[in-house]
Amino acid sequence: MIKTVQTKPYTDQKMGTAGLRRKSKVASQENYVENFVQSIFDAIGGVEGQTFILGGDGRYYNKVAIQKILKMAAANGMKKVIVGQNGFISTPTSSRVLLKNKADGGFVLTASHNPGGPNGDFGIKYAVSTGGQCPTSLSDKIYANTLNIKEYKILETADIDLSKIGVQKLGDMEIEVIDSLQDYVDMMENIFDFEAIKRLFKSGFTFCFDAMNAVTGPYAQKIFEDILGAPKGSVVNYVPMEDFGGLHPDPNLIYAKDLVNLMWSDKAPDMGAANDGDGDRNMILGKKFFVTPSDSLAILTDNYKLIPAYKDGIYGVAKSAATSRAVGRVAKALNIGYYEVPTGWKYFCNLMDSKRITFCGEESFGTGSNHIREKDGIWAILFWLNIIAETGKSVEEITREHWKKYGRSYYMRNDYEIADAELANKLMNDLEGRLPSLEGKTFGAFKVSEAKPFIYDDPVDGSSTKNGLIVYFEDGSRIVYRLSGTGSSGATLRVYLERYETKSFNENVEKYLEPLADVSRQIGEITERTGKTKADLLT
Ligand code: VG1
Ligand code: CO
Repeated sequence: MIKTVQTKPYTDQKMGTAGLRRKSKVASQENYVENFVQSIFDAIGGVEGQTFILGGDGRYYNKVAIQKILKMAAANGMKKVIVGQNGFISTPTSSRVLLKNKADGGFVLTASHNPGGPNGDFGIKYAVSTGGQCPTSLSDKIYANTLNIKEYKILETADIDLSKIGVQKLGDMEIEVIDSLQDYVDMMENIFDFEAIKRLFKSGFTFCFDAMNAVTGPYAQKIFEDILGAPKGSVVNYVPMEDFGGLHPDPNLIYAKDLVNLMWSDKAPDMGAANDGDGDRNMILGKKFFVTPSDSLAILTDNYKLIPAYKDGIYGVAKSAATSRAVGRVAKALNIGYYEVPTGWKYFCNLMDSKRITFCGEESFGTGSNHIREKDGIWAILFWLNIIAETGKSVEEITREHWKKYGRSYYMRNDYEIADAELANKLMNDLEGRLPSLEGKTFGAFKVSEAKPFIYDDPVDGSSTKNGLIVYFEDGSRIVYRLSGTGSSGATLRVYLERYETKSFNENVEKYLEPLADVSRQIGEITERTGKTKADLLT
């Protein structure tokens, strides 16, 4: 029976950089998910006759939310929902399944790299028929709906069993439970040279993939161990858990600690890699060696010819403004299009759809291509394996050769956790006001050449977005300031530091960037306003 439930609005359902992300305790309040989902359905003029993709990264509250969404979809007249078996689907796979089935939309229930569990975070990423997350114009409309919602529709029925592959009915709606893994494997096999990677593992190449107790464990076991022949045990932390086993499933040097320790030990395999909660981020490590995501994007782009799917040519490449300019130098050398967009994968989608770019990436451990409309962790790792298989060179050799050829962007992100969001907003607003007065001023060894907000005019839909503030220096260094849009409480001020060097490479990146970090605190009045003399997290 379809029930219309009266509800009261929540005022905090505005989507951030990647969907809606809140504390599990907030998201599990009465009607919280229902309000948000009905607001989406209403914003797109109803979902009658439509097909959606649904799944999540397995975190706490996934199971409950999936049942709610299925029952709401049926009550709102949806024709069909394609669900990952047991409710699991990674973000990249969801995009793939959406595109392949020409579906109208999709939900991935995840807070991505944020911790999970009753005390962690829950979230919903909402994608549209292009396979990418909904554009800002639509999320604004959805937010307006959440502020005015009065009722939602839901089917009153028992929970649905999502363990068996196949088709079932919920009222008039069809639910198809799929093995999303196979879909993903097929796609990867069509991009990369699996035979070459098999030979690499056969020759004794060793590898460790840390799934961080999140959604990519089963994907990684199947692809790396079962198909490509990496030794059993190469994939670790492969059982998805509701709280990620207490891990913070963010693949960086701080949170992927066990993997980092292994890679810096005498037992280090030839390559190490990790993904985040929902499988769209990646970290690449060699023996005692870390590849920054910005360098990784540049290196993949420079080596596109080694990959079967790209060997005939690529369109262009894009990066978020905060990402280092390493890939810009490659784009110039290859004479391909080059774009800088705001932070958030949705900004790449128009560029991919209009065939302006093939590759794109962000400094936050995200890389991807136009095979889907999300970043893709396993794709990036397979790309690296394919390059290694073709060149016979190690992760470190490949990276050092890149620096030799193009010079090196020393790069680091400094995150300041600021409990008082008001204070953080004021810091940014005041800094923006001071930008014009900075030009020509000298801070230590750094002279400001230009200081301005980053404004992106989308060449496809004509929309304009302001995201972050950039200070350029005469020696080619840069500082980018912006506030995070994925947190679930307080504010995070992200300060991105970049220095460029063509020779005599300095190995201690943190030390080398320290003077610029000092300048960033001075220019932003960070210490003065927050009392912090050092960032809370360096990645
Ligand atoms: C962060 C990253 C951004 C990324 C976003 C979603 O956003 O900086 O590059 O696109 O997370 O990543 P913010 O606004 O907190 O800086 V994921 O793995 O959620 O989809
Ligand atoms: Co993610």
